[in-house]
Formats: sequence, C-alpha cells, structure tokens
Amino acid sequence: MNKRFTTRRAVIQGLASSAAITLAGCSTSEPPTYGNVLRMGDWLTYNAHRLLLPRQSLAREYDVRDISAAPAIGTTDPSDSSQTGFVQEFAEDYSRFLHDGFDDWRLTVEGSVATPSSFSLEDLKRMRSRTQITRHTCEEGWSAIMQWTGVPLRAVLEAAGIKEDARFVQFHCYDAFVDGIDMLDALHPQTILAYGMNGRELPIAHGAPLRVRVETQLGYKSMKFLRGLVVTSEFDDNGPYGMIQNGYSWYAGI
Ligand SMILES: Nc1nc2c(c(=O)[nH]1)N[C@H]1C(S)=C(S)[C@@H](COP(=O)(O)O)O[C@H]1N2
Ligand SMILES: [Mo]
Repeated sequence: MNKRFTTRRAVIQGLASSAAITLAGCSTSEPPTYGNVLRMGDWLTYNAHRLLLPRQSLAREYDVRDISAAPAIGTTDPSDSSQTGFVQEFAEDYSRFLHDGFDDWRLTVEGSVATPSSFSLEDLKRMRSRTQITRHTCEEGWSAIMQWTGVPLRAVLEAAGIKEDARFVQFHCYDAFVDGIDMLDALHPQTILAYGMNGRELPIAHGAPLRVRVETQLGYKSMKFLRGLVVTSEFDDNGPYGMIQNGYSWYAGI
C-alpha cells in the first residue's frame, strides 16, 4: 500500500479502534445511561477527528460518469401538511416563494456577524461558485453520488463578516428542523450552499431553493430548504428541533 497518502477513512478507522479501547478502559462510579453512552461516543468521535485529522482534508470527489440516482428523503415539500416537519407559518411562506419562483425568498444571516444580512438567490449566484461531485451517505444505509453547485458557505459568512467569537453555524429550515456545524466544517472548502444539482436547479424534493452540503459528515447534516443562518458563540442543541432530541448524533463525521 502506498503509505504516502493517509486517507480520511484510514485515519478514521484507526480512531474508531482507539476510541473503543478508551471506552473499554473508562471507569465511572455510576453506570451511564444508554443515552449517555451514545453521547460519549459522539464526543469522542468529534474530539478525535478534530485532534487527528488533517485540518480540512477533502472528501473524495467523483467523475460525472459516477453520478447515480438519488432518492429524496425526509421532508420533500415543506408546504405539505402531511409531512413530519410541517410548520403552518413556514409552509405559507414557502408556498408563496414556490409560486413566484423564489424571487422573494431571502437567506438571512444573523448572530455573531459584523453585519446581519440577507441574500436573494440572485445575490448568492453572483458570488463565487463551486461545483463538486460527491457521495451522499445517509444514516439509513444508502448512498448516492451527485453533483452539487453552490456558493461556499465561507463566502457568505465572510460577506456578512465573521466575528471573533463565532464558533458554530446553525441552519434554520422551512420544515421544523434546525441543526448546526462548527466553524471548522463551516469554513471547509467543500461546505457549500447549493442551488444546483446534477447541472440543474435544485429540485423541490432535494431542498429548493437552497440547501447546505456538508461533505465531511453523514447526509442528515446537509440541511434542505434553508431559511436562514445563525452564527453562534455557544453550542446549541436546538432542543426539540435539533438532532440530539430527534435521536441522532450532533456530530456525524465520516
Ligand atoms: N430540512 C431538512 N433537511 C434534511 C432532511 C429533512 O428532513 N429536512 N433530511 C436529511 C436526510 S436524513 C438526508 S439523507 C438528506 C436527504 O437529501 P435528499 O432528499 O436530497 O436525498 O437530507 C437531509 N436534510
Ligand atoms: Mo439521511
């Protein structure tokens, strides 16, 4: 094997075994609950990745010939009242945007930024763009290779001005969900706000008009139907709207 290149995966496999040893060697005065054990795994994976992975190593990119069919999962239309994440107020806004081709839609950027801002789809399309063909890995056991086009999240954050205390970026969506990533993933070159998929406009079911692509984590971190970003200085699990209370790990690095 060529030892010059250590892949993300090889590093992670190494980490997984060292995490298991650490866990086995842990002694606590009280048996942790099932939930706490999972939380501890999340904490270990997060810290091990942040400590040992080369900073901002890239996820593998593929060729156009590798693009495969992809199902749409979770919310596929925020204006459909039969879907899990349905919120009346957001649904009304979303239906209006759908009717006018997202002309009135804006992405708000607030929190630890120098200038709270909002961007139209046109504003975002005028900023620098990046196209990448990557593998989406869903925690439910399927994966698909797709091409994504969008603006690097970094460019949008820089346009609003990132404050010194910024540590996390939270994604607020047109369904009930809110989720976040840390600044390392937010500034990662492959973390983009995508408005295009496989060379076309982003389809409704895949998160139109804008979704995030977080290529360093599992599929559920790539939030669809974005309303706004909030930059925070503190960790926030977003309570009932966040991943943890919905049974997922907050950190899902791959
Ligand atoms: N707002 C929002 N984002 C979401 C979801 C969702 O239900 N709502 N589902 C997630 C999950 S579990 C996956 S696998 C991907 C699916 O993206 P796709 O529908 O484009 O395949 O979106 C993620 N982002
Ligand atoms: Mo998923």
